[in-house]
Amino acid sequence: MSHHDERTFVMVKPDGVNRGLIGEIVSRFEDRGLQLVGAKFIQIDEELAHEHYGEHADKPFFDGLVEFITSDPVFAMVWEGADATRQVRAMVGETDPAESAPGTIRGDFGLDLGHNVIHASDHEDEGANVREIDLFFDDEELVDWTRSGTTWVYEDV
Ligand code: IDP
Repeated sequence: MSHHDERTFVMVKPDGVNRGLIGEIVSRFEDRGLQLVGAKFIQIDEELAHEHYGEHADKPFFDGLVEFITSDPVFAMVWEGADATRQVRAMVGETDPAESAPGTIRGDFGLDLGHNVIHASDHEDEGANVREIDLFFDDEELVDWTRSGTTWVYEDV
């Protein structure tokens, strides 16, 4: 793997899907030079929701969060690129859209903490990207390829 093969997990949440933001969000990552290696449109069940958000099981917002994330489909993706986990989080913004800078996805498309449009693996949580990719995708659902434009994204390809 070269240094620009880091993978991260990203998901448009049910609010983003219902608001028609899948294409806009995919475009932002494509435009940045990141490469899509997996994607699926699914409805999360209770079990997957509990696994994905297990760290928040004791929080007062947990039941509402599970209800929300299972309420309608999500668009789950794996994006690849240099420092992908940290760079994607920077593009996503803060957890609370109200605290997110304009230009970030949450800062441009959200106003409410409970409906913050998108999930992306936390770069400060070591291995979260790999764990979340494994939770949502089988190995054979991820594609090894190189986008042709990638040779113009990095100087050292
Ligand atoms: P993150 O999505 O920015 O990584 P986390 O702290 O991991 O943020 O929280 C996971 C998700 O739980 C958030 O994206 C948001 O949907 C929801 N959430 C977090 N804190 C609150 C809260 O105080 N009220 C309602 N929902 C919350």
